[in-house]
Amino acid sequence: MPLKSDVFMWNSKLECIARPELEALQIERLKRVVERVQAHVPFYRERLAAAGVTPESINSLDDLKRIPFTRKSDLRDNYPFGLFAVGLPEISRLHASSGTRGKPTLVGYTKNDLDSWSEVCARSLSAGGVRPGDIVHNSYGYGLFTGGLGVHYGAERLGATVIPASGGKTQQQLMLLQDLGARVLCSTPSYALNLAFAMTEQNINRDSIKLEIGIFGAEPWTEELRGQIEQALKINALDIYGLSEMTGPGVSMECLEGRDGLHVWEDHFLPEVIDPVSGSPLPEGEEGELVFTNLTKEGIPLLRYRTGDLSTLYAEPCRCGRTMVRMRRVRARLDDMLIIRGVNLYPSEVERELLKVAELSAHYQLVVDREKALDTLEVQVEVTEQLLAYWGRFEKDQLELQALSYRITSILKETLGLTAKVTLLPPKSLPRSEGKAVRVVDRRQPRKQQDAAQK
Ligand code: DLL
Repeated sequence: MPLKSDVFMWNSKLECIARPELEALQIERLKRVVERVQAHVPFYRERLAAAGVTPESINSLDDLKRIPFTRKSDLRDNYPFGLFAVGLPEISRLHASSGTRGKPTLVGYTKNDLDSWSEVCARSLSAGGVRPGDIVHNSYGYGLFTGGLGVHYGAERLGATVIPASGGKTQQQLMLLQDLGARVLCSTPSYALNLAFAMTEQNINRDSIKLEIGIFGAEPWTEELRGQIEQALKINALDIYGLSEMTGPGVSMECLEGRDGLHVWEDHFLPEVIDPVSGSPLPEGEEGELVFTNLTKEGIPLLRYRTGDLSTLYAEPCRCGRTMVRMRRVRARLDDMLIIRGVNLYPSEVERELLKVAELSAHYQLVVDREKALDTLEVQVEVTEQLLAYWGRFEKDQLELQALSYRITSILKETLGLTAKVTLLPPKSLPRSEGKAVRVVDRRQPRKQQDAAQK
């Protein structure tokens, strides 16, 4: 166990704050944030009045439970500025979440919000082992997405040198990694895998890059995928979590010492886990939907925001000495749940099983379709380069291919109770991610729309 004094922390006073002191700070901040939205956001003024909540009535963290939830639809219904608690002149920057349907979820930051965001990102990066003076290659997309600029300012605050590579142009990114000697790579896990794959393809010697740490997040990923990335890039891969509605990256971060769950920066984001169906708060250690309350945000403070992410909170002390509660790696997004012939399924569960098969790479996609009113699932997955090299040609041995696909079909049936068609593909067949990977292709929706149009 490392000594607490040996662990580098960006803000050890807050990261190791005594729990009673933290709780007092949280209650005080919760009162202030309720006061602010009550005064400036009509939506909350009505909601809080209906629930009988006033700043004065908040005396313990238990009182949080009297506040109604905020949902993504509330942000959409109040698009663009309806939930802002300050006027636009005080907003320094706007970002939007990467929703695929309809209007984006817009968020705004005051100068103080940008400052707090840099602070939590600096904390996160340093928990992951980034140090002042490090070169940080940032492949999170720059733009409305919060990943690029969030990590960028956090790294600068920490005193690192940032390379704002953004997503895409993989060839150029590999050149920069070789020429500029970054120690840290920040990207989605799927893009890190993409970079690793491109390195092998181009025969780039691992010793020609200096990467030691990867700060990966923005999409669900499994422990198995972490193993693959660490092996391929020979780095320490750590998990960073966040969402635009709370701030962006930097809501929580796994520490290098523990590598087991992500510390939630609870002085800024008050976490809860609830039963996604009943909405009842769940006790520590039980998995449910993560809910966060902004404690310091000025631009658009959200109360009890339902993230749709499945995780577990646990307060066991960590090896690193930080006292902030940990959340388990997000297992899945509730929105991503597929129901295939009565079986509930998350893409990450399939990922976990696929990555246990040595012949398969981590490049996969789930294609959902409908045949005669029944939902079907096809698991498309690439075989590894090594297997291809061994076989010589992909189509060479149909029998071997068939045997492998039968094996995977029965693994999925046994472990997940899933009946799926498994299609093996040669390497490089599936589209590569430049940001968040698209794991599910749902072909049912256009059909439904077509059907409706024909009626
Ligand atoms: O993805 C912020 C971010 C950027 C986090 C870079 C980490 C690194 P949004 O685009 O608003 O913000 O998407 C938020 O992404 O509710 C989760 O479903 C998912 N997500 C984010 N981080 C993780 C993670 C950014 N480490 C949504 N593991 C969230 C699993 C994650 N899912």
